[in-house]
Amino acid sequence: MSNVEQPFVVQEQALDRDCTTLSRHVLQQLHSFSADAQDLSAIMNRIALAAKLIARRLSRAGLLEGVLGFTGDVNVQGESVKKMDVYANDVFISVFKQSGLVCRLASEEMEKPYYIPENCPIGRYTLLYDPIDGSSNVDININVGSIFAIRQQEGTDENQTGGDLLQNGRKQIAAGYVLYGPSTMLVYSIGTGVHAFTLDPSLGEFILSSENIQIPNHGPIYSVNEGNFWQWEEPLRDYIRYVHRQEGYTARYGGALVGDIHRILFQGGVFLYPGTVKKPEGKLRLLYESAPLAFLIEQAGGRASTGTEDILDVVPNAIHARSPLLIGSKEDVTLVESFIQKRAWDEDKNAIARSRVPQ
Ligand code: P6P
Repeated sequence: MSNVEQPFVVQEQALDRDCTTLSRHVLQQLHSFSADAQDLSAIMNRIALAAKLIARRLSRAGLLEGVLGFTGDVNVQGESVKKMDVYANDVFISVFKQSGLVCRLASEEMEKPYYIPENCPIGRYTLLYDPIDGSSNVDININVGSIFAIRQQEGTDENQTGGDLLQNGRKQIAAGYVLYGPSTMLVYSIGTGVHAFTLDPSLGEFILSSENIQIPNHGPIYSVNEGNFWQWEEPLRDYIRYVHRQEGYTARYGGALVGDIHRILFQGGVFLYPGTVKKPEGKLRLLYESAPLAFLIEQAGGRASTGTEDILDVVPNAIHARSPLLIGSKEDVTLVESFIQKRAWDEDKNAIARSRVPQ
């Protein structure tokens, strides 16, 4: 190829990438222009619009009145509500309200799902989301995220309880997160791999930046709040004692799930939020935190488990059900599980030995 032709090819490739918007990428992934494909593409586009609105507000939070700080309310989780939590929650409702795409929105911030009756023909979609994850970081300008999952409504849900949402994570048809960091990134999967888009503020578009992301099978990072060490069961303590004695591990914990997961997705390692004395079932919510991230990480070649069961197999008993979470590189999640299994095995072995001692 002559030197003259070279710049044109490079320019064409750059242009083509700048034209690979999120909605186009979804259609490419589905190899289809069917009504369902168009719906899913439009849903992802609406999520991107919500992300742009939230990113804009976050970028000026320190300059505007009424953005930072608490509302004075406590949400269904028993957590103090940040003004940014409410704003972000309302943004998702607003961008979907007139869309004709989504029948219900189930959010960390709302006790019951929000219904959009005119959008509720049977089989319509439901958005499950954590509008601002890690909102404790908002007031100190540290990265936060939004987490989302798309499911299809099953049945009529005529009493509007969202009962059909209480199914395992393999019912998700799409999932992802938005990371509001130095740049705003949207990372998603519709079951055909994991792809990352970076917001180009000059275009006002999310542009494809990484395609078919694969998480390393092992990585140096372990991400956990070691301040809870005293509350953990022994096997988790055994794992932490192990990594403290091994070369090659490094601790990274940002206090905001999306940033910690994003780091592990690209660099490898494991994030842990196990059950504690105060919260035996764990802190993180299954339907709109653990399950969407498990869907994504499994699509990237990683694993997500409660310690004894794959996250995607867990059936919640309530919309705001919580679960312990081990998630990240395949080898690292399996290593943590091995400490849990070994302890269980030792306990069984000791119980058998005790049962054989003559009374
Ligand atoms: P802790 C934020 O409140 C959050 O839900 C996740 O984003 C984060 O991983 C976790 O809680 C942090 O919890 O108990 O370590 O402060």
